[in-house]
Amino acid sequence: MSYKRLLTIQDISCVGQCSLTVALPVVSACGVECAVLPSAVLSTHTAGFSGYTFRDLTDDMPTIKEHWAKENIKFDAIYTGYLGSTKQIDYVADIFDSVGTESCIKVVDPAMADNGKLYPGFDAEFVEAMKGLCGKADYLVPNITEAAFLCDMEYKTDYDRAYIDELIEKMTVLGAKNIILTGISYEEGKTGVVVFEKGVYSYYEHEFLPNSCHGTGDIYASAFAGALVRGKNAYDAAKIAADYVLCCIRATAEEDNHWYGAKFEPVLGELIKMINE
Ligand code: PXL
Repeated sequence: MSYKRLLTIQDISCVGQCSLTVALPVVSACGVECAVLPSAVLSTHTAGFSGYTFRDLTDDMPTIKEHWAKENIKFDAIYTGYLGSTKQIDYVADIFDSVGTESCIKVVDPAMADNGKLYPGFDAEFVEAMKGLCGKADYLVPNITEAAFLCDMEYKTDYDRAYIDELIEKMTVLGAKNIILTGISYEEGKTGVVVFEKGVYSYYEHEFLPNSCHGTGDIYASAFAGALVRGKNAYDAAKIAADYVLCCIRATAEEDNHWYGAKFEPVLGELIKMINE
């Protein structure tokens, strides 16, 4: 296998098992070098903690990029997650163009919303800017809430295949080439991932585990990006990421009070096995 280098751009939540503290170990476990560009440093994530600190690193982004360009540092893949401001989104678009290799794979996780709501601090202007970044994605990895915001459609918990098809269609109109839509359930007790790859729709259905954990979107996107860079097709990468997230949720359920994230660390071995199968 040729050794690949991926750049991930998202925040560091110092405590909270999300964003960079997930992406770095998970992408590394996939056997892919993981470089980082932190978009912000927060003392914790914003979902459930109060009074967190937030240091915006927007102004560092162009100078970091210029240094890399000068050193001729290029990335085989760029994977973006939680971004702190609309200005950062513009910088990321520029980073896509200037430090990616010719065949650079761009994976965008529009991490901005869940359960029908935007995360604290995000607004309609941010959603508009995120639509532009999604249009540059080779692989777009939204949950259903993010997809509804990106498509200006109603968020639904009860839906049919026609609703999902409309979301997919609208995201392709934005410009996203391939779409991996997570958390799609057509049957009680089951959930799954819709994969729209090279114009072909497929669906990986699996068991629904009721103890949802914060941070699983980041675990999912990181495992997906890592698997993709290791040469899996989108469906296989989406399946590996889903199976790994299930392992993480099961591991987390073993303890009652682990509320702020998913215990992904003890089951990294499972991910490594799946990647190397
Ligand atoms: O998991 C997404 C995420 C990433 N980073 C920060 C967050 C969240 C979700 O709440 O608050 C800072």
